[in-house]
Amino acid sequence: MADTQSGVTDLKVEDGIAIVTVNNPPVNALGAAVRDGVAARMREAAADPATEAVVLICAGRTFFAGADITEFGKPPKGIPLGELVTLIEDMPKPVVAAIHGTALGGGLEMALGCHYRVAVPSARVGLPEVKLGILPGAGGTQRLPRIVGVERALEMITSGEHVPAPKAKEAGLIDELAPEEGLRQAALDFAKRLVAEGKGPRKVRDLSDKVEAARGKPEVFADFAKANARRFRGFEAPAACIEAVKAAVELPFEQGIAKERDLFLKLVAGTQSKAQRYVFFAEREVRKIPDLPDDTPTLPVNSVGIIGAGTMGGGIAMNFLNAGIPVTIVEMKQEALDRGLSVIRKNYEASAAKGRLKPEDVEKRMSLITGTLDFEALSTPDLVIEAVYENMDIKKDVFRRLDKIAKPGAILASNTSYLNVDEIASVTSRPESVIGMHFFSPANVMKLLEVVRAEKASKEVVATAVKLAPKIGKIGVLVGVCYGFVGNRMLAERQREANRLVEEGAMPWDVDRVLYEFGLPMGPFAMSDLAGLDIGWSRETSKGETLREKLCEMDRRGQKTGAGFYDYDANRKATPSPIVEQMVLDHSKQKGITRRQISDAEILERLIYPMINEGAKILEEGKAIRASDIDMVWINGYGWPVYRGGPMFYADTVGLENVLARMEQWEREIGPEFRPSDLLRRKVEAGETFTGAA
Ligand code: HSC
Repeated sequence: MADTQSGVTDLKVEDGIAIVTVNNPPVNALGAAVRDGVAARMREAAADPATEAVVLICAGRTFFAGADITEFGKPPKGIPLGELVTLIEDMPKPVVAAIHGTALGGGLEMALGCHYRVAVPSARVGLPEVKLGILPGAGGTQRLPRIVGVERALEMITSGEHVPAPKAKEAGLIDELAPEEGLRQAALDFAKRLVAEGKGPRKVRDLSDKVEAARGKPEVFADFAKANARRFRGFEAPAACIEAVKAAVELPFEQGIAKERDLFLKLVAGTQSKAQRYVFFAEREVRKIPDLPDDTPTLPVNSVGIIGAGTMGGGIAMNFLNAGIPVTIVEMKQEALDRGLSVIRKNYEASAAKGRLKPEDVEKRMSLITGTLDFEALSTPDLVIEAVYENMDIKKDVFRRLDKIAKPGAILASNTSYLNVDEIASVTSRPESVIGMHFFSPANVMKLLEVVRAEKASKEVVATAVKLAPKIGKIGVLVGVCYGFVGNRMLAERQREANRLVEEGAMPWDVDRVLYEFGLPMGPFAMSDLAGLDIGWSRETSKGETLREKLCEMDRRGQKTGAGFYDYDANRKATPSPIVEQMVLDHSKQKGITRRQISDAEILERLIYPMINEGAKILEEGKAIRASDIDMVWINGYGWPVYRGGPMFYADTVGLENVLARMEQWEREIGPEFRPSDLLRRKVEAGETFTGAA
């Protein structure tokens, strides 16, 4: 048989082994051209009498990373993926998958259609479809349990985890590990050995011992769902994944496949999956800055200085230590420095105790941090981040001192959450080096980093900060200077309305419950209790006007005092407080407000539509590059449920005309703070959406 090449696939025969190579950069997604190409090459190999076995391998950086997500929702083209997997499985000659990089989703399903799997140790395999709001739709839910067993399959399919090849080998998913640089040869040798030993195709669909163990035991699935209820809360896909795996146990293979397809088609057409696919692309889009092409020069960041060893400074430091970047942390008093360093150590030790970190890594990371009281130590780092008290005069003072000490070209960043970074930059002799890097608390956990583009910051400085974000495990969103930037500016709208709803008739726990049921981890009042109601409050200056001030005066300062908006038991479990209920009623009376019944739907709209309107103003003013960047802020900084795609995507799903109508109504009935943004109006008039994805 002649070697053939067509588009993205290529077939070569060596020593009686057909090598089918796929080359579809960047990640060998299984688009129609790839599927048709592989099908054609497999048929050729099947028909060629000189070919005794087949190796399926990918060129470039990875094995198939999955189905081509951009094809979902479009008219079908080419051979369906499920059919292709079956075609491979039904090949009359053994087929060996040769895996490097990542075999994910449809990619792993292809490998499961192959009769044997060889992988390099650095490869990772998984079925991450659940993260896109779907389930594996090309046989993955039926074949994986037949190889790794029901419990492992449930875990892999509902978590979407990427399993390293050596672990996958232990689970029986990989037959042989190949040398890192010799995959092609190892797969070829493996195939030759199969031929020599007379081993033919081995179909995963025919394996049954591992699924039989769970047959007639519905409690396996019910218990799994129950044990993971918190993790799955609000998501539709995990339950469908469990149902599909159950079908693998209880139904014949073909019927299981049909069940999987039905579940897949339902999920892929739903809003949750649309939202989750939108988020997948939004996370990648956020790195693209129109006036900063990918080749914009960046500055080296091989050492970092941090001013302030408080909760924020310590959390920020951990991000860099985790990435292997040495940190010098500066404090004013020895006691504060010691406390800060010991909190960092305790955090690492807690991770090690939970098995998330090796004990030797605790020491490795701690060895990268130097604590000092000497401000002069900031003369060497490439990047210095100020994380001191949120006060303009203090920040300016710090930047004036920093300007005198930091080396030329060092990036000077403020971790301010609200303040004007241009004003901070103006006190230095080098505003081109000054930006904002706004981390979110707890800074070692929350994925969001708002990179605040100060007016005079140089392109190199901005590009460096944006590129640094993923290196320290963050999603960096470029935002403009304005009060509260993107996240806190929108949050202020929600907070104002939460307080007002409580005055008008809702109870704090009604507001919190509505947001929790919407999918957020907690509402604003539970959040305030957690953070402490007395942040920024003092008895001397308290006017006793707001509910928060009244609570602080009563020493109900949140969870730490056992009481705040809620009462807390010894395990910090919250219950609505009758004292607060009475306070709320009195408060409304004092303000001359006649309380009314407020529906959950109204609470939700009043909390969220003003945020959306503010998001539109942010876009209009150019303080965020695109609507999806705003959504990235809310998902990664505030726990907005990913299956609702962020506030701007959510606005598209409810219909911008509905948001506009409500804002107009409230502007008339309540006040000018609800005035709809011009962008929202224009979008409605033009029949457009914010994201184009809902
Ligand atoms: C799936 O497989 C469904 C199947 O079970 C069934 C389907 C059959 C249904 C029939 C039913 C009847 N598609 O991330 P990077 C792009 S669902 C399209 O920056 P890295 C990406 O947008 C899929 N595009 O690279 C980016 O584009 P840009 C399951 C994809 O090295 C570029 O490639 N698989 C794509 O950091 C580079 O990506 C997954 O969910 C895709 N599948 O990470 C895996 N994957 O440059 C998704 C990537 O223009 N992919 N792109 O911005 C990943 O997790 C990561 O991309 C990798 C590489 C870890 C592969």
